[in-house]
Amino acid sequence: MFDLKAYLKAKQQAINAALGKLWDNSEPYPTLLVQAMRYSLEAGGKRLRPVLCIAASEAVGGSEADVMPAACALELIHTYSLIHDDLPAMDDDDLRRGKPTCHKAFNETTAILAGDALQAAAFEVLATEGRNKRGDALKRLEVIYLIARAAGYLGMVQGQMMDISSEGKEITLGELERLHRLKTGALIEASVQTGAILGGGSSQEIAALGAYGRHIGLAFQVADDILNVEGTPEMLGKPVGSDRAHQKATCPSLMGLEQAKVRAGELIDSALEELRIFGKKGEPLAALAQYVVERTR
Ligand code: GRG
Repeated sequence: MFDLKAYLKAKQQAINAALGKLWDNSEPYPTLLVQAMRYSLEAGGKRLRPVLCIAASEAVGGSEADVMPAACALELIHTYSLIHDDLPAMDDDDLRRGKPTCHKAFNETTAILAGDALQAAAFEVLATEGRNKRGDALKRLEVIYLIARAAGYLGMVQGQMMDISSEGKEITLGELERLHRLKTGALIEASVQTGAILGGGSSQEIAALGAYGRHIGLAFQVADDILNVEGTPEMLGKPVGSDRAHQKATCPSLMGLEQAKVRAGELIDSALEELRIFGKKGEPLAALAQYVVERTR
């Protein structure tokens, strides 16, 4: 049976090592800014997006090395989004992963700038790798386009805007799903697509993995909503029930807890369906899909 725990541990270690090397050239500026960037980056995230990127590359016959810089770039963008999400102007959270949020550990200005710099660094990493491997230039350009789109006004930032604008308002399940697909799903989908493209997948494989990414991206947010109701502060590293406190519509609030669990299960089944063409090479992605909904943090 596939050992997801060992797989996750090995990939997380490799990703952490690669992320650590990104700062080798920051020597001329050993500033508070880089400290704040690293503080949040090294705060104990699960590295789900880079792991998905690597697993997608491996599913199409590519390697970990092929996609490691892009995998790091995805984590840089994710970390920036968490820093900004925690700011007083947004969710105003004091804790993330059981540690003070970036603006609490440093200050608000530094946290805003650390988030900005992490996002720019992500595209720097993606473009640098493209310059070093010119043969891959078109694929890398495609990936830069996909990630920029998923992160910005047509993806995550738009989803965040919708999320904040809908606080305290009644929204439909369809509107909630659209918001979730953008806020959380878009970057997860782009992570899987990035791995598939840079790993050398065929168009059929890239399309199948894109659909897999779309399903698990939404399932991830449904699971997050469920955790926000059922999780404990120890599991989440921060107080629970923040969605209710912010009067946020969630899957459990709109469809009930049990139905939300059914929905998460359906999404995972649809994701697994997309993996059929990969046979054994799709095992890590299949296990990761289950993990997305069964995780406790
Ligand atoms: C501020 C532009 C901007 C966007 C923020 C993704 C996001 C949009 C906000 C995060 C808020 C949140 C808690 C969303 C729920 C889903 C989510 C992204 C959880 C955190 O991701 P994990 O669980 O985090 O992968 P770790 O810490 O493991 O990396």
